[in-house]
Amino acid sequence: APIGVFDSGVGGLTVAREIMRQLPQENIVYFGDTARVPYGSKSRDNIIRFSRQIIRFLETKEVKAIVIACNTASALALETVKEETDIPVIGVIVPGARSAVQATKNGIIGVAGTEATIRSETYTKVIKEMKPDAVVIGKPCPLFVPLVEEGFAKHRITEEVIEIYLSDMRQTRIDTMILGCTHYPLLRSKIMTFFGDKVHIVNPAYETAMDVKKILRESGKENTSGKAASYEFYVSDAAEKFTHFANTILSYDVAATKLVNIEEY
Ligand code: DGN
Repeated sequence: APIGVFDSGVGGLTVAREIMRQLPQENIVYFGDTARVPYGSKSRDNIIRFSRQIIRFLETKEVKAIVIACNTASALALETVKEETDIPVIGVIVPGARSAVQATKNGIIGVAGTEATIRSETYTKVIKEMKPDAVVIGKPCPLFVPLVEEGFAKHRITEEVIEIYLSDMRQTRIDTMILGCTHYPLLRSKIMTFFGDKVHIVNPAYETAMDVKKILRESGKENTSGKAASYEFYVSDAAEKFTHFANTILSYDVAATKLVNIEEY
C-alpha cells in the first residue's frame, strides 16, 4: 500500500521529496489542492473541510498512512481529522517543533509560516509542551509562497522580501528558526544567508519523513517487496502547471498529473 501525502498545492512536494529520499522503497500517492490554494488565508472550518475531503480521496487509494505536508492544514485540521480515520495521520508541526527544541541552546525559537499557521499558535503550543520555558516568536510571511511558485526563489526581489519580513526577527536573540511552511525550504539558502551561521534552520520535512519511517517500522507496514517505488500525483486544478513545477524540484521524472474533482469527496 502507498503512503498518502497531501498539501494545498505544490509546496508539499518538499515533504514528498524527503520521504522519497529517506524511504526509497515506499510508494506515494500525492494530492495537491491546486484549485483551492492558498490555505494560509482561509478559515479553520474550510481548512478542516478540505482536509476531510482529501483524506476521503486518499482512502480510495488504500493508503497505509497519511502525511499532511501542509503546515497550515497540520496546524488547524490535524487534531480533528486524525480522530475520524483508522489510518495513521502525521502532520509536520510536531516533528518540526521537536527538532527545534533539540537544536536550541538559549530556548528562543523563531517560526515563519502562513497567516493561519502563525495565528493558530500551534507551533508555540507544541513547543511549550516539550519545553515550557521556551520563547517562540512567530512571523507570517505570506509573500514567500507566490515568490516560490512564480519561480522567483533565486531572484533578488526575494532577498528584499526576506529582509522586510524577517529583520525584526533578526533583532531578537533567536538561535533556531523553523521553516514552518512547505515552500520555505526552497528559500533555505537565502534565509540562511540572511541570518548568518548563528541561527540553526529547521526544515520540518526532514523530521516528518523520519517519523513516517518510525511509524511504518513499528506497525510492521514497511514495504519490503524489493520492487522500485511508484509515485502518483493528483491535483484539483492546473495539472500541467503542477507537473512542470514538480519537475523543477524532484529528481524523479513526473510524466503526468491526474485531475480530481475533490468537491465530490
Ligand atoms: N502549504 C501551505 C503551508 O505549508 O502552510 C503553504 C501554501 C498555502 O496554502 N498558503
